[in-house]
Amino acid sequence: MRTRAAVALEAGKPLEVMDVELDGPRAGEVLVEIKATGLCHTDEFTRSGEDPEGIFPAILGHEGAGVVIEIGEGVTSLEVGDHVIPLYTPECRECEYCLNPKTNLCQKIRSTQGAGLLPDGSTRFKMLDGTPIHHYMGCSTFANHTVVPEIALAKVRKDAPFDKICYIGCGVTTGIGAVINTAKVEIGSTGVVFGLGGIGLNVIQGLRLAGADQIVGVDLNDSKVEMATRFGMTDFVNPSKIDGDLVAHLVELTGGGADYTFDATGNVSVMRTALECAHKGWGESIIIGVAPAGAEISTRPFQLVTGRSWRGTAFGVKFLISLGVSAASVPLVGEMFRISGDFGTLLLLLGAFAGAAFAIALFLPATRAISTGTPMAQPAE
Ligand code: AHE
Ligand code: ZN
Repeated sequence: MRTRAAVALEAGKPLEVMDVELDGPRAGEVLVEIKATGLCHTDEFTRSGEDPEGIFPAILGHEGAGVVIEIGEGVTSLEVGDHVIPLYTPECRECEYCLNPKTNLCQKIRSTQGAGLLPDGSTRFKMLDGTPIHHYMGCSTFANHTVVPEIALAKVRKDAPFDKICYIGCGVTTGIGAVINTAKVEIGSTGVVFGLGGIGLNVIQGLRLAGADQIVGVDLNDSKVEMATRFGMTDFVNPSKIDGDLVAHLVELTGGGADYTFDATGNVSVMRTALECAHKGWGESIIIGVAPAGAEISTRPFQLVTGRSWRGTAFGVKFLISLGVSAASVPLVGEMFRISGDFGTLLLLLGAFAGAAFAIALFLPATRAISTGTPMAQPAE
């Protein structure tokens, strides 16, 4: 079929909107009409040429939502008309990673996905002159239509607004999942969040959901304060306005260091600050941001010897499909992206992934959900 897409032709060049050819879904694949897409900084990271895995030409975008238009041979969990969210971390439920409750990083199609291809090693997109176009993170949501493996689609309820739920494809799951599933933040904790973009805001609302008492946001841009406060931030620090050492300032502000700190900047110097302002003896620092190619983190080992932990997280959740995000949580998540609040239901649903989801996912049939739509792929707010 002919469709329209914003194509990354070369590293560092602007995307070009053009008509492209898209082949129909093969076995185990699904054709999706994208109704809305978010823009994550990782898309820009790849477009800029910084991503060591970047391949061109490609159709970027991995934060989308849309409607199933056609299913390939053997697809059983989805049908035409279903509303779906593409997942850049799929859920095959049979690989070594899916079978281990300690990780959410399904590896079933990671190698072909990293090579910009569908699992059979080919691409469905091409230019009108026949030049192949690569897929991106298995999603390619910067197109009006895309082909996605069945195991990388979560069905959602049909009344969920596309322009809100698209964020579940990365920002919401990554931010809230980092808090609830990776850090497992307890009620009454203190948290410090570095970087108040899409991920940082979702870390903040995750901390709020988890019942953290003090939620400190750190950003160089004062204009982030209003939105971050709506999401649950209790204190704001602009490092450019701090005299002296930022770590010392944050340690004092949090009464000895934070129980949990989160990097949502991708800056390795910030990552070090985040680790070092975690509380001696038990503080945990979670890296979420994507660092520049070749960048390395460093700290004095003494920081770890004295009881701090340094960890990382991607995508934040496991078995989104099987839990049927659809059932109740999707509209809430979308709503929450706009207005922070105490949505216990969301906490319950997202928080259940770590343990119960594992058993549910393995032993119950997947419950995928989907819908209708608005026009074409539109940048979400
Ligand atoms: N491709 C890059 C790394 C980019 C990266 O870290 N991607 C994260 C998700 S960022 C979402 O906005 C990721 O997917 N990590 C898990 C995985 O399996 O890739 C590189 O350095 O090669
Ligand atoms: Zn992303």
